[in-house]
Amino acid sequence: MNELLEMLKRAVMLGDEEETVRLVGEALHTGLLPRTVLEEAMMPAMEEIGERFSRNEAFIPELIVAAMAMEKGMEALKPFLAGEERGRGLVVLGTVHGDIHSIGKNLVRMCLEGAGFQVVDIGEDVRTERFVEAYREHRPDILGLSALLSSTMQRMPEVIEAVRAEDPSAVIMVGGAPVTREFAERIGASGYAPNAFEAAVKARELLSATD
Ligand code: B1M
Repeated sequence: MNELLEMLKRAVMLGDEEETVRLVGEALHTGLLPRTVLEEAMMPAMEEIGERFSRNEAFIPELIVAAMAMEKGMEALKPFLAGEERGRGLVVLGTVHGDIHSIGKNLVRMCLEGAGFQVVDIGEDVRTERFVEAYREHRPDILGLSALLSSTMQRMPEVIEAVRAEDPSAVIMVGGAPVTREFAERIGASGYAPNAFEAAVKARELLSATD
């Protein structure tokens, strides 16, 4: 791996916010693409800290500081992910009830915004009724659901059912580490994406399918 990316990965894992932001800037300055910076340094940092957590070699405080550094690094990257095009459509996005993981959802939001979508982010730990309310209020082109726990992904069918009771043609996209394409199909989601970049591609596809 490029030495700069290796240093950035380490900075995120150590939760060093200042160094993370500095290295993101330096990486972009050397001509690395934002996607490369994310996929080859920042996301692997979160994966590795997660693996260490699974092996009891890292604990919640370390996960929290790494997550905070990750968020700062993402903020620094955000202007570089922005595209020119606007007005593609409206997405309401949230992490399902019982789940406070925000990073993946925030990255999906940034990529959707970069692809020209307007995004209403209703946050984390969102109750099913709140998804329905937000759907009613905004009438989005797409509703996006994120889940990071194998327990909370089980909330997704309930949200889909409740929102489709409001609007049977609601377009609903799901994603998050434990979510698979098979699961998405089984629960009747309109679309699935394995990562934030693919989420933007999928959102475009879903909109052109409903044109
Ligand atoms: Co948690 N956590 N965590 N955690 N955490 C995981 C998810 C875990 C895999 C770690 C592990 O054991 N190896 C594990 C889940 C196991 C499981 O259920 N399968 C786990 C656990 C167990 C827990 C707790 C239960 C720990 C505890 O308290 N004992 C607890 C649960 C809290 C809760 O939600 N109720 C918990 C808490 C936390 C922190 C608060 C400490 C922190 C979150 C901080 C925050 O988000 N602000 C945290 C973190 C940081 C992680 C790991 C290390 C990193 C998650 C992350 O940010 N990844 C994670 C390990 C891992 O993922 N390998 C872990 C980077 C991010 C860019 O990727 O979120 O996958 P991801 O998002 C991707 C894709 O999934 C996709 O695109 C994103 C970007 O490319 N995507 C979508 C996501 N949403 C999408 C929506 C779409 C489309 C694509 O369409 C709408």
